[in-house]
Amino acid sequence: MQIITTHNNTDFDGLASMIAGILLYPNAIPVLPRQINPNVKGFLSIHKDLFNAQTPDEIELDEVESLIVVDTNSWNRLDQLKKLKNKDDLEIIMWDHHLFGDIHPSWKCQEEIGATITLMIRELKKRALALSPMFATLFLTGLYEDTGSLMFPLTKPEDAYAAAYLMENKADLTIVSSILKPAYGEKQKAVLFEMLKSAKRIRINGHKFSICKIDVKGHVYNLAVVVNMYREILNVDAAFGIFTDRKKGRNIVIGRSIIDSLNIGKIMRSMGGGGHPGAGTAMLKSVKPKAIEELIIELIKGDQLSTVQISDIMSYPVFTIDSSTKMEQVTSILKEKGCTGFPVVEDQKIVGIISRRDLSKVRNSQLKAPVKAFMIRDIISIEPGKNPMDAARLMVKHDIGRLPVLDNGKLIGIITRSDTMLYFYDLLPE
Ligand SMILES: [Mn+2]
Repeated sequence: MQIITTHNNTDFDGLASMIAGILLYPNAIPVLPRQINPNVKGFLSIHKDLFNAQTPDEIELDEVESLIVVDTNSWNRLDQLKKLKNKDDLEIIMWDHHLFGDIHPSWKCQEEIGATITLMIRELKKRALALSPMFATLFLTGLYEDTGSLMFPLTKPEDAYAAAYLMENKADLTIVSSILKPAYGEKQKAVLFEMLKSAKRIRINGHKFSICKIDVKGHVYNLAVVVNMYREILNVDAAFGIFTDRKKGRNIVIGRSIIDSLNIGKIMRSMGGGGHPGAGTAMLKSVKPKAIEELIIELIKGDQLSTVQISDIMSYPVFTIDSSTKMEQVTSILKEKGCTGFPVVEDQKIVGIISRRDLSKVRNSQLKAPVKAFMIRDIISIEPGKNPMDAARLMVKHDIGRLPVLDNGKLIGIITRSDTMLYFYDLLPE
């Protein structure tokens, strides 16, 4: 079985690329993520006969031999199909215009270009496949949405040629603009006005930019459009919006840039998000908006790469205990040192981690047993060159409070939750 899918929160480029994919791979079963953008949902509700899509839970994953992904290259952005990641002999075909991701395809067409649909139109054109006016209209909608009607900086000449080809195939511009118009409505207007109230310009390294922090309630769609308008009105090289939903404890960060030297994608990747040089987003939970603002400024100062490395903030030398140490001794060492845990070593090699949390499992009769019977053997570690964000993400993901720092397998330090990351992350104490 061959399936074709695209990213969660499907936009028009994703949907258009999926439909183009069905024309290119007629045997592929379309799998539509359950979360799709509201304007795409609106479009699909009036074009029900467009295609017969399945939802991810309807697919028998064991039977999938070939996976076609369009408009994304990250497993995380696929709905429920992550399990395919470890499947042997799975053929993966990828069409995408994002350059960074963790899906490793058997075949790909991946280029930095305005929209994925442009790449697919190249192939449709080559094969001289007929396009109905409805398909041409949908494809142009995807192309215009991702390129801001050919005005976003990442737009390439080929995007404009692809738009021309779609017009030749009777894409309806009136329909395209009516579909894309609701992007800026009353809610968006209110957000933009709120942003403008506290707007201020900053200048660093010759870049003119603005960062705006505001509170939002619930999900406001198309904030990217709002950030772009904000940037235009302020007449700055780049603008960032930090939108905080206090009830949900999360921040959506959206950036837009019109200059090559200020790479939004790089900044967003440093914060765990993603994007292109011109546009990107990140979602940060349990972080103070002020800390995010400071981080963005740091990233711009540091040429958009997190300058602080794990090796700068880790503790060393590391206190370790031998794997044969008896539990009673471990308990008293932990108390004496006031630590919450230690790496356990054998012949100077790290073999496990013991933490205060593990002590609760030890019964009095087991106090003479060696620590190796109780330690955690699954060691999640980090390299010294990684940044505090990477460490924080690992700790949150694995629910652990410390990470041994390994340089080529050698234990050189330890980093704990309470270290400098508190500066970035307002994590709960252990
Ligand atoms: Mn796209």
